[in-house]
Amino acid sequence: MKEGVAGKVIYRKNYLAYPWDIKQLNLHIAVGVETTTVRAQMDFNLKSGFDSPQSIVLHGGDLQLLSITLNDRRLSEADYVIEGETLTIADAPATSVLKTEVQIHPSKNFALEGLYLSGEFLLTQCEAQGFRKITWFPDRPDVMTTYRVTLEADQLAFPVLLSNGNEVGRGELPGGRHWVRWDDPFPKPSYLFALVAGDLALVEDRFTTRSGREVSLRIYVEEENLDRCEHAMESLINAMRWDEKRFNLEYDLNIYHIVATNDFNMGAMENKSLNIFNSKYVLARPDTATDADYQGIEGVIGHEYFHNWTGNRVTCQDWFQLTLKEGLTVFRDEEFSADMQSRAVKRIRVIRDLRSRQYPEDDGPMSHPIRPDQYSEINNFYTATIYQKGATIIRMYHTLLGEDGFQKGMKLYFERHDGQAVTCDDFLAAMADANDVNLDRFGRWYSQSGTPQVKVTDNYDSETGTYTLKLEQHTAPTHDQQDKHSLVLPFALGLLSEDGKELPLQLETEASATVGTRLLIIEKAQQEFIFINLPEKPVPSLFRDFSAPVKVQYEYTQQQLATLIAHDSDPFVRWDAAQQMAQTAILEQCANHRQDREMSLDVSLLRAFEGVLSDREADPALLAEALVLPDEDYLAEQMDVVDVDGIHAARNYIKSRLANELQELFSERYSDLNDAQAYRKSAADMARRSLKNICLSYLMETDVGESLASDQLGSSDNMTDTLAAIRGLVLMDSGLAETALSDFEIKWKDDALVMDKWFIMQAIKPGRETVVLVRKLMDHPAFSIQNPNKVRALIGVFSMLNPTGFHADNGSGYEFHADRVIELDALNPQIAARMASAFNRWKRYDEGRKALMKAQLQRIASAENLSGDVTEIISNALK
Ligand code: 7ML
Ligand code: ZN
Repeated sequence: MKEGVAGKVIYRKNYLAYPWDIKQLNLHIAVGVETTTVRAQMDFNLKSGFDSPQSIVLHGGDLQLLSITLNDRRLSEADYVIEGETLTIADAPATSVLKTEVQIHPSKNFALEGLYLSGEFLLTQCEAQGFRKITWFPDRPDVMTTYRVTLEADQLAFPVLLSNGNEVGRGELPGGRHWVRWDDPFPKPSYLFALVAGDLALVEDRFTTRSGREVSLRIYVEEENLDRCEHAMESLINAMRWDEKRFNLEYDLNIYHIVATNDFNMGAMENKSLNIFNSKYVLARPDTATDADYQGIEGVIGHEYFHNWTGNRVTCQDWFQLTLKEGLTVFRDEEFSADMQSRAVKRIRVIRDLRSRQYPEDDGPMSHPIRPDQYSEINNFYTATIYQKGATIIRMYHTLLGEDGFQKGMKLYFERHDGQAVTCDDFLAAMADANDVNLDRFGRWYSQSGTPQVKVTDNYDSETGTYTLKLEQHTAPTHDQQDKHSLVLPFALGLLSEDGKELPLQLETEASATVGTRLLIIEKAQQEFIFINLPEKPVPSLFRDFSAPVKVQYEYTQQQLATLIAHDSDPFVRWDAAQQMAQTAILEQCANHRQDREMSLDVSLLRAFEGVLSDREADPALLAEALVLPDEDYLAEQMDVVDVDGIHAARNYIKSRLANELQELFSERYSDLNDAQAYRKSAADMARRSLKNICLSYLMETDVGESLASDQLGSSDNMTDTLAAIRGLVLMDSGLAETALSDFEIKWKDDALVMDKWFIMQAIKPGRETVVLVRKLMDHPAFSIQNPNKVRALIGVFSMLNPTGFHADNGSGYEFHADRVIELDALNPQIAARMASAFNRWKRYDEGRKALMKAQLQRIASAENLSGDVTEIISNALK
């Protein structure tokens, strides 16, 4: 049966080593849009420890096999068995040379996996299992070999022919054709193979590594995008320098190529020395990209570059170990961004993202540990859990071991495993051994899914000055796993006086006190800490810097939250306290709304926001984060039965009341920041723009909003300010919105990335009418159902970021979306599966919506020829 087809489950425990070493893979690829011919030669040697004879197992998908020879003997169909995606040659000699020739058809490949067409050029995406759509090969990450690749093509159509490693030869051929040969000296798994062929322009720079290696840096783009590469190049150079400084890791080849494409299923791909990027994460100019885009580019360029060590030099034994490279590399890119921008702001954004995307995932039908035990379609496991939660677990090692201890562990990890395909256990062992500590209990984080709840209770005895803090951890059963254990939780704690001073921390067992954050370790289900010599009842500042990925329950009074918001030394705790206060206020009004009672604004929240707005000391970007109200989906997660309309109404009510009560402060801050300075890219300028534009979004709730937005739009010299203004007008339903959108469309209609923003602004508009607009926009010339960025911008944003649109109680959003999932599945199963997960939380809604969503899930499930990708998502959701 075909791997990944519905029902076929692959288990981690069934891992078997591959019996063969492959000394070298020689590829000759005659590149063509309609037909590409691939000749492969592999030298197989039986590994020691395996008894001869063994069979050779290869993977292939959608390949037209022209010929296959073993030790120069042509094999007939009787000599091998093709079953689903595997080809087996029984009883092969211990030394075997295998040659194959296949044809593939890139222009018919809409799945964007394997070799496919983007605009006028051809490119590949092989992670996780795309290489098998190019040639027969053991397409598993523990089979590593060196690649020699000769590319041949028409010289006019494909002047640029790229693959991994160094260029070692080129020449001309009769008939206007030419060839280029590439040699990659580092053994690599097939998922890191890449080729690019086409007429691309390039921007070039250089980097000299610390040890003096000269690296040529090249970014290849379509000609018209040459003026949008500067930021990506600067980010790459910063990433290279940073990795030397912080991780002592240098680049290992003399070339580093990045290719940008508009047609990509994911963000980017770390193919050895030939990274391929979604153009969204390369191309930027101040008038086309927002500050968030600039930061996204820096982060993703960093991420792919950092993979060169964490992923490429040391790779994964099997796909169950995906978090080994991804969690670690996300941790590294987070740290890079934190060092380049504001650490506190980066941290808050990461935590917000984890809570609003990963927590629901872990509580839903696709719940899985960061190292899953089973999957049916690996592409469905490139998840927030593997990546974001995986990164928080790497961060906990860092918290427990400190920067020095962590770096010692990394050093040992590379000493032991450079050039190998390894497991999460190997990583843990390196960290443990390098620091001479036992991390076995900590290792449970790899195998347990779900988000632990930590209930905190406390008691202050004013007579003795004793403060008792009790923590109880509990992880509820998840969809995939009934029994849960307690986990090791780094618990960073501070205690504040009511007026916000840091109190000395002295456990009853200690002789003296310390000041500042204390790192405690929780291992048991229940644990108690007794602090002495406290002059007053402290305000606990819990899990500072989000020291463990848990849900904390502590009954703060409004007064205590106000103290934390105003005074805590930890920016995460300050921000979180503000979020909690806002969340409570909104959910209370939501209850009022549901019971037809009048809504009201909580005074503590008003005072807290007043305090934030009046703060002239703090980083403006941090203040901006504090002013962003919890989003509707995050609020929905806090309710037993989601009240879609109540949340929307209550959140708007609170926002509008805050805006009007504090209008003067918002206006003042806005005009201070709106100082007519020309655009600059610096972190400080981005921070100012973020606070300015959050102020504008509040002011849109007042009678000055429309004219401010209109002025800002008129004078803007950058995409951040332009979008903030138009979005403001669109959301308030201003009469100016239509012109603003159509002017924007006229100006940018031929610009794919900017038009994504135009689609997003419309797809995000609240209310049940939006589905009609979205449907209409699918006919817009700039939209294409074949292009993942377009699908995400219009359909993904509507179904995942527009709750009142998607969850319209007449079911119109659901029906529209299910149609799209079915339509997409025939073209691009990976994207279809991502879209299908919009229904994952269906059981948390009221009976009416539940029934409507279930009906759509069943409709999708019964569609003909449904892919394994979508089948896995839908059948889990229906379970
Ligand atoms: C995460 C990636 C993939 C899937 C990129 C594809 C990648 C696999 C690839 C963080 C930053 C940028 C991209 C991604 C991401 C989902 C997310 N190996 O490098 O992990
Ligand atoms: Zn990655």
